[in-house]
Amino acid sequence: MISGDLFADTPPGQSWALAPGAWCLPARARDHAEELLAAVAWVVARAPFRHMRTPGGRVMGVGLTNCGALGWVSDEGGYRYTERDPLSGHPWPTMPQGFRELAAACAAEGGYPGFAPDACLINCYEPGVGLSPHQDRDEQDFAAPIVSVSLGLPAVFLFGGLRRRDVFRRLTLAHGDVVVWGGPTRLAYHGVQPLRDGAHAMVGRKRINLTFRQAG
Ligand code: MD3
Ligand code: FE
Repeated sequence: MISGDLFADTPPGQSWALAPGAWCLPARARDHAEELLAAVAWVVARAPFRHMRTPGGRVMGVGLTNCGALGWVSDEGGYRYTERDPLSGHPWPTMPQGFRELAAACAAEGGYPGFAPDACLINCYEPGVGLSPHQDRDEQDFAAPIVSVSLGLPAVFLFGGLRRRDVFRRLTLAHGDVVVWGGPTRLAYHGVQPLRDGAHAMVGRKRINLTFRQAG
């Protein structure tokens, strides 16, 4: 069930309301991309991308890692936030200062001042890989928004309503786009269509998505 077709083609510096409490900041992170990607490489050198197992026994197509005080993990036991990377037993890499500052600035622009993320999930998509519709409800306080930053290949993002069966809208998220998901939209179902093949000049044959959360 997919209706409508939205494209984040507003000029930089403008934001538009995507849904109640949710704001699209097109190309907001574009000028920070080199710095963000260098910081992603720094994190990945300490906590590599891995394919986590779902509680149902499947292996996720998306490669995932984290930085910050808390990191999201999934395994046979379920989904949860942990203070340590289960692969290394060490705390997750510190959240780079530039990450925190960008996320807080974008949240404030979306009407959520004082956003202090303690977790940043980093997702890596390759062509053919998507993410099936789900809700993000492993965080303590749903009053805090989630800020997402897209880098690399574009993806068709799907977002629905509070019930799985609600209609899904589609939105293409391109390199540098930021979305602030708060208010009633914080608990909306959402997913990502399998990535189309392509190559991004700066990032290559992949899409990297940063999602900033106040998890604890
Ligand atoms: C809407 N990631 O990590 S980011 C996830 O592109 C996740 O990697 C997607 O869904 C990605 O959980 C989507 C955009 C996003 C993130 C969280 C949301 C949209 C959201 C929470 C509520 C509503
Ligand atoms: Fe999600």
